[in-house]
Amino acid sequence: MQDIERTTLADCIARFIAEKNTPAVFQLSGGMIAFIIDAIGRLGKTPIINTRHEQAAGFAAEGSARISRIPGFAMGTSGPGATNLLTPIASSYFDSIPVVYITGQVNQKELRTNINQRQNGFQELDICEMAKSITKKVYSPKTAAEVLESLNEGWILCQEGRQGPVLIDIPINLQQEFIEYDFSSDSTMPVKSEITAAEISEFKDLLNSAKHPLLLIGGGVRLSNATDLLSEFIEKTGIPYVSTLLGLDAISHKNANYLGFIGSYGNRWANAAVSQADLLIAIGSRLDVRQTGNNISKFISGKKIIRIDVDEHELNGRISSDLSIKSDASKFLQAAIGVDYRIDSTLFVSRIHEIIHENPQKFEQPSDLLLNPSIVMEHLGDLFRESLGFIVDVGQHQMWAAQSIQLSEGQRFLTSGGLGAMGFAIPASIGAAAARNGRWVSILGDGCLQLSSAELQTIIHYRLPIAICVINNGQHGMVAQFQEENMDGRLFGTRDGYSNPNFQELALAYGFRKIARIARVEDLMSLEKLVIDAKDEPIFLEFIVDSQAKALPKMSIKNE
Ligand SMILES: Cc1ncc(C[n+]2csc(CCOP(=O)(O)OP(=O)(O)O)c2C)c(N)n1
Ligand SMILES: [Mg+2]
Repeated sequence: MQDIERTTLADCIARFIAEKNTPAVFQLSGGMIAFIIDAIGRLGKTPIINTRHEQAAGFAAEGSARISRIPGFAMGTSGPGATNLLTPIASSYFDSIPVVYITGQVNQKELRTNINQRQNGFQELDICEMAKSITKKVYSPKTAAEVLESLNEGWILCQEGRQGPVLIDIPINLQQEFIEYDFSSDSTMPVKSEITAAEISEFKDLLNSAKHPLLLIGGGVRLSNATDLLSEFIEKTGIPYVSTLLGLDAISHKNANYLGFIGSYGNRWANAAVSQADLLIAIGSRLDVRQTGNNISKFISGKKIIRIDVDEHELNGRISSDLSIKSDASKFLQAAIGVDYRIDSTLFVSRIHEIIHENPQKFEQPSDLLLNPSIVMEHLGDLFRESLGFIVDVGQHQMWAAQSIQLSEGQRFLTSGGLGAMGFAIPASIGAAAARNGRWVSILGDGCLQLSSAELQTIIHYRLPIAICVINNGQHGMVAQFQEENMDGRLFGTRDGYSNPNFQELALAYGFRKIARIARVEDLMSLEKLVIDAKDEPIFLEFIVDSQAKALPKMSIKNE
């Protein structure tokens, strides 16, 4: 049935977004985007969440997309609004998150006509040119009809194959044009490729010839909604498994066959499991340098490798494999579950568990710390065991969290993987909270808080049930650690010339009422009551950690 209406383009866009059921539109206002925001507001179907910085709007849209599995929408005005979106655009590109970014552009009459002219209109800026290399596609439509085509195509493209962001830049004069639009036309998703019988038979042969197979779980498992299939596959085959940073929340942590978090800051035992395995099956992981270290020959030594990735460019990347299957994790696991295979890995697993018992994560820190960050993370995992998940920023605290939080079944763990962008956690928690109501826990360093503290107001404004947990070591710890190792202890910019405000007073000023500052391990117990009393209120917790605490173990970065 046709449903043709004549409205302004801005109204069409609002209606298009409403029909997609995205949890919210995240934005910071400006003249060139105001007609679109106004149309969304008047239609009243999609909540508008106003952030204090466009970067936060983008990270929030990424958080929303990760949790709702519906592409996020982030918007900003032309010029500085658009450039402020570049960091989250890159973040969603590297971590393969479907987000539709919409920027307003100046009136077409004001656009420069000569590429050598720097600027013609006020806040005119060629954002498409800048975002080309960090998007699946950029659109600079020239007519209202082209805007709608871009929306339809971009909506599909951001979800198709390896997911990622698209950007649509819309001149203000087009936004106000009247246009006829058929709202009944639906955008259907293309069918994904099938796995061949030959690939599955090779997969089976490699499994049968291995003594110590190990699954390496990457972010692609969550992205293709394959977590249930993966649990079934693990249950059925008995193959032990490890995880990358982005794969942490795709698997059960409460299973003896879970052998930890791998990589340059991974658990010692998880990296030992990788090194002792004779078959590594990497599902939805691009095996980047943070996972393998830069000594590739050491990483692949003594083992066969099977890679499953939706992106063929990754399959032919820096790590070669014995079998490459171009598929998303879900399609692959559907086929792999049919393979008749079971292994008893008890001996292999118990050897790895010995390492855990002899050298647990907390032993990596000096024994005289008043507050051991690994114990803080274990405690946060326990304190917030009922929460929907943890959203973690970038730095030493990120690695401490990945190493030591034991996730409950189904709990989420979001972080900025490929881009590693400080300032991610608070805005991404805002997006997660818009997508799913319930307690979210945001873990960040003192440095990261100072990149995103304005968004504390967004949390308070919408009364979002977010618990902020600041790991305050009074420094940019991750970089200070790097300087200590490589620059004879000179600490320019990380400790020297760096300072923090009083975070308790800051939180109070923003209107947080459930606040605590913990400096000693014995005080951790007092938090249980605070968290229960808080119910769904925002919480602000600060943990004082000595600057001597390090992100360890650390894989060598030296080329051999
Ligand atoms: C936007 C951005 N700028 C700089 C960096 C480089 N960097 C990585 S970790 C880090 C320090 C983070 O400090 P803090 O939040 O206090 O975390 P800590 O390492 O102390 O736990 C810096 C500066 C980055 N990743 N992102
Ligand atoms: Mg710090």
